[in-house]
Amino acid sequence: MITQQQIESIIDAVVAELKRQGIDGRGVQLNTPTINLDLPDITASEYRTRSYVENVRKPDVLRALMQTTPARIGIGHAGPRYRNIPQFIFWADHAVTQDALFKEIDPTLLQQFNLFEVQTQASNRQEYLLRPDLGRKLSDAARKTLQEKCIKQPDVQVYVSDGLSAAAIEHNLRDIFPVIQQGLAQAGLKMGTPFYVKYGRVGLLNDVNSVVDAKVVVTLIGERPGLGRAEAMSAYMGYKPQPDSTDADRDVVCNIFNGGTNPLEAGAYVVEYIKRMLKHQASGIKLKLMEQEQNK
Ligand code: B12
Repeated sequence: MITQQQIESIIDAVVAELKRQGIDGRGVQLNTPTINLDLPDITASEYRTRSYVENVRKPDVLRALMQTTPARIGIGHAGPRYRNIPQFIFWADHAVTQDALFKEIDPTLLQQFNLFEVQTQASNRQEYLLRPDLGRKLSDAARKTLQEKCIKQPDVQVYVSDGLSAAAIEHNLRDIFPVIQQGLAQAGLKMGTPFYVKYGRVGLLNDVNSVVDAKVVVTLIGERPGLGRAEAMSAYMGYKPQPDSTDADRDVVCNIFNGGTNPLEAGAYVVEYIKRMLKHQASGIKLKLMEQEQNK
């Protein structure tokens, strides 16, 4: 049993130690120390490529293995948990993902391409994330706006959507959009009125086409961001999307960014895809089967 006197002597000893370190009995710093905020950037490549495993038997082999993949290997452990630096890098990368999910598109980009904005039935980002079904339907206001502003029955309707990363649109639209526009013009194809949809999902292709009635509909949409990678965009497309069309009726050109599928090349590839769809009057699995049949 510890006595009152012993408790007081422990407290006295702790207070004496704090005073020695420059902190008074109420926890207030007596001599304000200088805080150095000039911390190293732990997201820099030197921290990412370094091995955090202790006592590696064959460091060269581990280094070579680490160079083969961006996956988080060689990060070591401190008991059951991650070591500090890999943990901090993970949190920093996760922050990039969160930022991408919640980022709003830069309005000047929409102006640059004359994209007017409409919204799906998701009323905010939280609802969009929890209810994918709402991201596949135009709001009543959006439907009315598209009725008023869009030309009907174009050969190709292209529209842009934030999807899961508005950052992806900001990174790639300036490169890919003109290539698609020029490619379609050169092929003599009539392009619909382009626009921007906030909170869109891939399946929105169907609802959009119930208004514009295009032969091919393409959405340039932000992909689900990976850890630390938010700039990848996809082009999902389908031939005459109907209310009951599924992903089996669609095609995708994915991973579009400088470092993945180059956006300029992706634009040309999308145009080629569209031509194939128009030629076979099909997309998705049907298109593949028809092309296979033709090549027999
Ligand atoms: C999430 C995801 C899935 C999820 C989708 C679930 C969901 N509700 O989100 C699941 C696990 C079901 C999935 C399945 C498949 N997927 Co997937 N998927 C992805 C991933 C990681 C992200 C997609 C994304 O961000 N979409 C954008 C958001 C906004 O769309 P969304 O409306 O929320 O979700 C729709 C799309 O994701 C779509 N979708 C997902 N995968 C695929 C694949 C194809 C070919 C199509 C047309 C549509 C499609 O399905 C969702 C519902 O409509 C991508 C990787 C990438 N780099 O993009 C691969 C990716 C798109 N998938 C791919 C593939 C191959 C498939 C499968 C065909 C695998 C298989 N053999 O079964 C199936 C097809 C399923 C389908 N929908 O018909 C490939 C496509 C390659 C290509 N160029 O054709 C990718 C690029 C991965 C890769 N690098 O290989 N996928």
